[in-house]
This record gives sequence, C-alpha cells and structure tokens, in this order.
Amino acid sequence: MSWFPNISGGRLLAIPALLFALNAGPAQAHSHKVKHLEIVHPWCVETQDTAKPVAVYMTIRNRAGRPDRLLRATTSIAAKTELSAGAIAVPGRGEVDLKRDGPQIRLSGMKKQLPAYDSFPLTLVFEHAGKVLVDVMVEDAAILEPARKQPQSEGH
Ligand SMILES: [Cu+2]
Repeated sequence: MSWFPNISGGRLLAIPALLFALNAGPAQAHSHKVKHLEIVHPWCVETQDTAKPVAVYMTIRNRAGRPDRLLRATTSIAAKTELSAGAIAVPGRGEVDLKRDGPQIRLSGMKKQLPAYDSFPLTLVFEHAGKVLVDVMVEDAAILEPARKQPQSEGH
C-alpha cells in the first residue's frame, strides 16, 4: 500500500476503511450511528476456505446512560451466526470492543469466500436500539499479519 500517501502512524486498519469511505462519498466514514449507538469499523480477515469460521470485530459505542445489549446478529452469507459470549453487554456512556481476545461475532457455514477489500452486510440486533445494519470490511491478511506473509521472489 506504499502508493497510499500519509496514512497516520501505524493504523493499518485505516486503509480499507478509507477506501470504503471514498467509495461511499467523502462525508461518510466507516461507522454506523443509529439512535444512541455508534458501530465503528466492523471488519474480519479475508478467507479462501468457506469451511473455516469467520470472527467479526468492531467497537460498539453507547452514548446513552443506560446499558444496551447485543442479542444476536444475522447475515445472508453465513448459515450460522453466534455471539461468543451469549449476549454482549454495552455499558452506558461506554463502549465494548469485539476483538480477537475479547467477545466476538462468529460466522460459520460460509456461503462464499471473503476476498480482501470486499464487504458484506451484517444485521446486529440490540435489546434497546433494535436492528442495526452494518457493512463488514474484509481486511487483507497479509497487511494484518506481515510476519506470516510469504517471502516474495520478485520486487514490485
Ligand atoms: Cu472501517
């Protein structure tokens, strides 16, 4: 991604988010605000193997004083969508991070591969906010885990 100028320090995840924002129009960042909630940068890692489950990550911010709870999620691209923690609590005037070592949304029975820089719709269902439709960005595994990248024989 060396052709992309001045990505702010170390935030590699900002690259696909920025590309998405350009596609969607300059006023729109990759976050979804619905009622008292803001869903920031839903993403997952690209897959070539539909037999592998896919973890979906995001930050859920709650501007309201009362807590909310993510009860379930659904998407047409997976046969099954599970929350790793049953339901995921979102504290009042706080946020929860769905991340690798935390609560996650897990998709299985994938109906298609997820190539990098693709995106797919995911519906989140909250106790108070109700249904929130978000776009999940598919991130390039090589960018996320450069140590595991195969050595390249040719330069570029
Ligand atoms: Cu994003």
